[in-house]
This record gives sequence, structure tokens and C-alpha cells, in this order.
Amino acid sequence: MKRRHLIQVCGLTAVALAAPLALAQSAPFKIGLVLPMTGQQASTGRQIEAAARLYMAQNGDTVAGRKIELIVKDDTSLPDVTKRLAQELIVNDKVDVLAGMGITPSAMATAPLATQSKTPLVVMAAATSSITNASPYIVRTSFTLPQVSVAMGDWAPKNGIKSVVTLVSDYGPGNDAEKYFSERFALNGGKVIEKLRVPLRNPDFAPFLQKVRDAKPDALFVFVPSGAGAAVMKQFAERGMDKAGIKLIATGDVTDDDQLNDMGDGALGVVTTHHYSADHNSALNKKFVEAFEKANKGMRPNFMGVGGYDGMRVIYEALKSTKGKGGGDALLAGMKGQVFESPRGQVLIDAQTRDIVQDVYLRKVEKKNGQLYNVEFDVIKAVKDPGKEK
Ligand code: VNL
Repeated sequence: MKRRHLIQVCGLTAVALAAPLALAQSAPFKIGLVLPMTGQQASTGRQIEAAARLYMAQNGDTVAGRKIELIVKDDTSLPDVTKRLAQELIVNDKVDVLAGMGITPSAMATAPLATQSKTPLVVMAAATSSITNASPYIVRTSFTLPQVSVAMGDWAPKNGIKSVVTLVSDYGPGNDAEKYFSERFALNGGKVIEKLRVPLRNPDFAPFLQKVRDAKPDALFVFVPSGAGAAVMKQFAERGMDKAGIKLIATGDVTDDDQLNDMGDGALGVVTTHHYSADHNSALNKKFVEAFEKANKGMRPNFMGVGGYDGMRVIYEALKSTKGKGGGDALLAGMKGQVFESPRGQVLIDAQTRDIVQDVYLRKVEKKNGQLYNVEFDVIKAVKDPGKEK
């Protein structure tokens, strides 16, 4: 009797001691996802939120014993708002990870907060090269403009394009695209006749396109952010640029899968360089596109969606690597060096730069089963951000 009693007491003590630990382990793991859900970049927010929710639906909402809580905040694409929301998420909600960042100014405004609070910040959209230098807590799952623009600087001169006018949105990623395309194009013997920059907010492309017509280059090279491509394509066609013998070449942001199918036949034949096409030929991508469309009333995933989907993967695996414990530095360590197959192809989170290394594709807009797609026709394997090599 006595002995049994003792065992019972010991058992109870063990349970009592274990209880606080078990409670701490089961506290939710919070991800603060700050995105432009309204305003000019709303399609980016819509894509990333949908992709994050799909990832959770497919992989479960409990990781290493922790329930994953996704807190989505709309920054309306204004960097001051991004910063305020990130601050609230850190201080009030005590998030374990920050993520999202639709545009470069939002990521830049949030970077110092990530550093001060030692909170990993997973950049899923913004793509200026220098973003990852702004905080040692930033990890990127999108791409960089230098990464995709250099490929066009190589392709164009080999394909009969000897003179170009560049037209970019006048901020970080546009400046990167202009610089890295132009330098490589010139190195290959091409001539950049003029460099034009349009404002990010409410751009009117008409006066710029008139200038391009007058300059008569072989091609116009364009970067505008996701969501703005359809307007460029429309005005390019309306001004009869193609009939004047001027080709359109661009980064894949312009023939964005989110809008491409509505651009009409004017988009046919446009060649772009980018890291993701919904048409990418792999079993994993087919499965991803099908599930994404099914969960979102037929919406086709674009490169922003993939950045969000892979960003969630990076967070899940980092949490697993800490066995559910978390902690800013431990999570960051678990994010660095991840290698995995994404719907875009094989990727690596470079442990040194915390930036993504990935394949860059040459693509041409073609019709398949009555729908417009960026059809990949060539690939440059495992491209690092050239912006980090200087
Ligand atoms: C950025 C770069 C934004 C590429 C984009 O779409 C994009 C950025 C909203 O770094 O601000 O396609």
C-alpha cells in the first residue's frame, strides 16, 4: 500500500513539473503577414495570402507541437503603415516571425524593427537586391531584379536586338532592372539609346511610349511591378509600337500570370525572363497550380503566390528544426541553407546572403488550350543575385 502511494505521488509530481513546459510548447506560433490587400498592389497581397493559406491547408496547421497562427494585416502598400503594423505585431501580438512585404519601401521600413527585436522577416515579394543587406534577420523567397534582368541582357543581342530603350518604374527594383539589363546588354555590344523612368504611383505610360516611338529602337525593355503590366501592354499595342517594328522585351513582372490571360492576343510572342511561370513543366507545379486554382475560384497563381508558398515552407521547416521551440536566432539559423523543390524548380536559401538562388527562365507568351501562358524555352541554372557579387 505504502509503496503504491509513493509511486502515485511521484507520478503526480512528474505531471505537475511537466505541465508548464507542455503549456509553453503548445502556445501558438504566430506569423505576422503584412501585405498590400487593398490599393495599387492588392493583387500581390491576394496572391500571397491565398498561397500561405494553401500551404497551411496542405501541410497542417500544427508544426512540432505548435499551432500555427497566421495574422494578416493590410498595409495598403504604404511603407509608413507597414512599419506601424510590424511594430504592433512585434510588441502587442509578440509574433515569432514577420513575413510578406509587397514592395521594396515596405521591406526597407520594416528592416530595422526586425533587427532590433531579433525577429526573422521573410520577404515574399519585394525584389530590390539590397533588401537583404538592410537587416541580418531578413530572408528572401521571392527573387531579385538583377537575377532576372541579366538573362535578358544576354538573350536580346543574340536574337537580333541591337538597340534598346529602357522603361522602368522609378524606385528600387526598377533602378536595379535598368542597371543590370543595360550593363549586360552593352557588354554584349548592344546600344541603350535612352533610359526612361515612370513614377510608381499612378503612372501614365503614354508620353513615355511616344518618346520610344520617336527613338525607334529595335526593342523596348520594361520593368513595372506586378499588377501594372496589363496597362503597359495595352498602351504599347494602342500606340502601334509593334507595327512600327519595336519589339517588347521585359522581366516577367510585366506578363504576370495574375493578369496575362486577360491581356489579349497583343501579348502573344512577348519574350520575358523570370523565375516562375504557372506553365512550368513539373509534377509539383502542376499539383500546385491545380490546388491553388481550386481553392481560389480559378485564380491562377503568379510569382508572388509562389514566393508566399515557399516562404511558408521556409518558416515551417525552420520551426521543425528548433523542435517547436522557436526563438529569433534559432529560427533564422533553420532558414539559412534550406534546399528544396519549389513549384518554380530547385531553390536554395543562400546561408551567407539569406537570398534565394534559383533557375531563371526565358519564356515566350503563347496560347495553350485557348489560354495565354509564359512558355519556358530556355533556362539558366542556379542563378545567385548578381547584386551581391559587387
Ligand atoms: C517589387 C518588385 C514589387 C517586383 C513588385 O510587384 C514586383 C518591389 C508588386 O520590390 O517593390 O513585381
